[in-house]
Amino acid sequence: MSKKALVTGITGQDGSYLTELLLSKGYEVHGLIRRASTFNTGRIDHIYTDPHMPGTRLFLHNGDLSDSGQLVNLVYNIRPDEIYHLGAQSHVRVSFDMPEYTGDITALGTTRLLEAIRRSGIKSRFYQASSSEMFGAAPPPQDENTAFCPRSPYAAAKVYAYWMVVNYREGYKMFACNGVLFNHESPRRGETFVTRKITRAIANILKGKQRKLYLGNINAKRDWGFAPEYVEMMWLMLQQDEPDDYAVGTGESRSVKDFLEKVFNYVGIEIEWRGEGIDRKGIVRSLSSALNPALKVGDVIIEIDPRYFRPTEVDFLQADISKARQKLGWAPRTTFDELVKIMVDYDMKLIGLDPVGEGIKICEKKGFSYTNHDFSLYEKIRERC
Ligand code: NAP
Ligand code: G4F
Repeated sequence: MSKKALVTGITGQDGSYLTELLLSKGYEVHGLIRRASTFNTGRIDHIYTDPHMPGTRLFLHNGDLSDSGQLVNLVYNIRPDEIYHLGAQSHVRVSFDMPEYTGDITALGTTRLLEAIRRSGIKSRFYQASSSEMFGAAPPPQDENTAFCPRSPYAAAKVYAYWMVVNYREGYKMFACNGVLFNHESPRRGETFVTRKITRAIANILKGKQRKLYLGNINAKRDWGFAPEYVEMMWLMLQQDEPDDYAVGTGESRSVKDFLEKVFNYVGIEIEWRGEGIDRKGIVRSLSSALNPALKVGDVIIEIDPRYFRPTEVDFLQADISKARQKLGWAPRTTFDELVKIMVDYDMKLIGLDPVGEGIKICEKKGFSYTNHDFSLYEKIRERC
């Protein structure tokens, strides 16, 4: 009998990679998708097959984290061995605009799912997508023992969900784990998170479709890793003898400005910075490749727009992953430089440019055997362009 998994957030970045991983391990995977008037399954279309086909192991179910009735129904009827709870309003900046909604989905959505397990009496193992954002203002490096100091409605919602998981583990003896994951990115990253916003922008600029990139706080530092590796950790946590919480990151931290410079350097553009604060500008200092005939030395291509500032910011996240290394034998395999190259290559490909190519080679070499890096969503977007 193959194991069954229920995945919330299956249409998101992590949900799509995790589903590929679970299918490669022989699981039957059930995903919760929410109703939308447009297709929102682009990240999993390449692995979806008609449920009438013999051998189908991926099934999608309508539902929403705000609807506890359907959550109980799904848990009771599917009887999953493992539940990966990745669904959330996951954008920090948006959570300041929609604090109540973020609390409802990101915080209470977790409680609804935990209650669905408890009330149905099903012995599912539970993974909670906790976040390094919960550390907030706590100084780096952060690990499992660092006190939370949330700096956004999103982070506060995740802290609530974190403690509900701990309480259900202790109170009801549930096998429930918190994976406290630091930022992880990929070509499937949502387009409004800063890394993807930058790699999409460089592709657009090279294509001549965008002239400038507007950003917020470029001094913020994050511990950025490669998403396909992080979903392996989610699975690993649920295979242990005892449930526990783990911090997962690379142990290295870079600023948004570092990320920007690496991206531009990769395509042969050197940036010079002038001005301070909101007057800071990124100017083309030199161009060492013929990739973009439209750009010239002296062009202002990066500006600061205060619209992207957050009322309260998280300045510095950097993981201490000693526990994950020792207890799970896990270590990140993709460096910051490699991550940049992978993301730029795929965004160049998406927009119809010949990628520089190093990133695609790195992906192939790293051998994430469960994914073929078929980023079908982007092929679809391209068709629409
Ligand atoms: P993502 O790409 O934004 O995906 C979020 C998923 O949640 C999507 O499938 C989305 O559905 C779904 N969702 C949103 N609202 C929902 C609702 N009301 N009901 C049901 N589903 C809903 O996020 P991600 O980057 O894959 O991250 C996965 C999880 O890990 C999230 O919980 C996030 O907060 C957490 N996390 C992420 C990181 C990171 O760096 N990526 C780090 C730490 C923790 P639609 O596709 O329909 O929008
Ligand atoms: O890419 P971001 O929006 O990610 P953020 O806020 O760190 O949150 C992500 O990682 C968390 C884990 O720590 C997850 F829990 C969460 O779900 C999400 O996946 O912003 C990164 C940094 C911030 O400091 C932000 O202020 O980049 C800064 N930034 C500067 N300009 C920008 C921009 N962020 C965005 N999204 N857009 C900008 O224009």
